[in-house]
Amino acid sequence: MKKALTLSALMSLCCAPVYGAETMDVIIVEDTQISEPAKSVLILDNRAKGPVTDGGDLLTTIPGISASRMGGHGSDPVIRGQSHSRINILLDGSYVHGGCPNRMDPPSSYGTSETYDEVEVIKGSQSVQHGGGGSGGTVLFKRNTEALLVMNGSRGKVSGGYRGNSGGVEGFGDLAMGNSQGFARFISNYSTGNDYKDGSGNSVRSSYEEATGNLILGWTPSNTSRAEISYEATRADDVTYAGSGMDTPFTNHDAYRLKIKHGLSGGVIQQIEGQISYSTVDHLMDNYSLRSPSAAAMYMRAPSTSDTLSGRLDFAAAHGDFMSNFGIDYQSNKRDAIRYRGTVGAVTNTQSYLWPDVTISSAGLYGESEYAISDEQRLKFGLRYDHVQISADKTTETPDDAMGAVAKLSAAGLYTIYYGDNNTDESENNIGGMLRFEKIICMAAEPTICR
Ligand SMILES: [Cu+2]
Repeated sequence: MKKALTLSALMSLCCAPVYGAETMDVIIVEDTQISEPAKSVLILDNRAKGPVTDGGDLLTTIPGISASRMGGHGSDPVIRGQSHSRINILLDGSYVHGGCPNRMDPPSSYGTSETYDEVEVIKGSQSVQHGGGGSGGTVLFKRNTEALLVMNGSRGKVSGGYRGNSGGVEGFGDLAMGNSQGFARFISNYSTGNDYKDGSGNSVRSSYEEATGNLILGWTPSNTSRAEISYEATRADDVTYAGSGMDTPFTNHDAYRLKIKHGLSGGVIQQIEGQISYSTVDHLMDNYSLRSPSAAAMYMRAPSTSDTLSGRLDFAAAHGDFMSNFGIDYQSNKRDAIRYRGTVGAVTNTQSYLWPDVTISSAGLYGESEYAISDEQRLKFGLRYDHVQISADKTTETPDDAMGAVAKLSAAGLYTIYYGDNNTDESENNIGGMLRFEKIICMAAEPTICR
């Protein structure tokens, strides 16, 4: 539906230097046009670099994206210097907030890349459709099963790879069957890696093992309408980190999704799309299952959970030269984490409430429009409103460990020291927006080649 206006750069280089009596042939260097400025779309089938299981690692293959890491798994992406919650990451349309207070499992670590069909990266504030904030950008891991609508049969895909560096082994399978009325698709991935040796021959903690499986059932009564339900499970075990004082014996992630899309014709509203998702993360990190603690009395563990409910209802409209999207979205993340200390077999003293049963909810209303001024110029503008509600429940409970956080203070006590007040409930009303003008700069001899 969108008119693809492009900031294109197609350059030709012609040179014919003369050395003595000899003349060199003309050399023409061409590049492909960029579809949209500051937007990258990675089609996983088109990659020819072997499997990359970790979604954060995959993102670093896109120019302009870097990542920080603590071990061999769970790279945390950075776009234009911004990271963490300043990047909106949606996995098959849903929000998944990691279970580790120490960022061992950023959302992109659940973007097991080979189980997705496409990754779209929108750098910076170019859209208000995918949640509030996101000043660093938006990353959309997408699963598209459109091809099955016309396939009327089955298809299968398997792949595997080995990396000499840390002995990484990765493999995945993607099996689908369907007809014009519906489909079933199962995608699975397994990966493992060992510690690697640095230049001095020292072993660096970076081992991991992860398995994931996805079952998607779809109903496709027409080319423009569909309903999809899916279940996804990810199990990461024995993940070690050179950059942390703890390792992860296990992280369990489960996600449930319901997606509905319905196309309309003849009116301004052309498509209605809705989704509701629920994800749970159960995470444990400690300093004794996969390494030796520094002292007999310093055995520590920190179990945590992070459950996220998210949903959206989007309307796509076309009116004259305007293409618009408007709708509502919602997400609520409930997280809880406690750190315990003790001796071997008795790590039971509450040392700190890392996440004191915190709930962060956000309900948003947005509208975004794109106006084609001409074939070469486009105006894009959007506005959104978010109501954010934050509460914490375990803020008055105090640690009972002799080495507890700051004189055994409760979370509310720590808030007073570090934030200047002990409010445990907050609400915000946020307004966000963007105005963007784009123009093709075509350097080709024939301008139509840029369109
Ligand atoms: Cu952790």
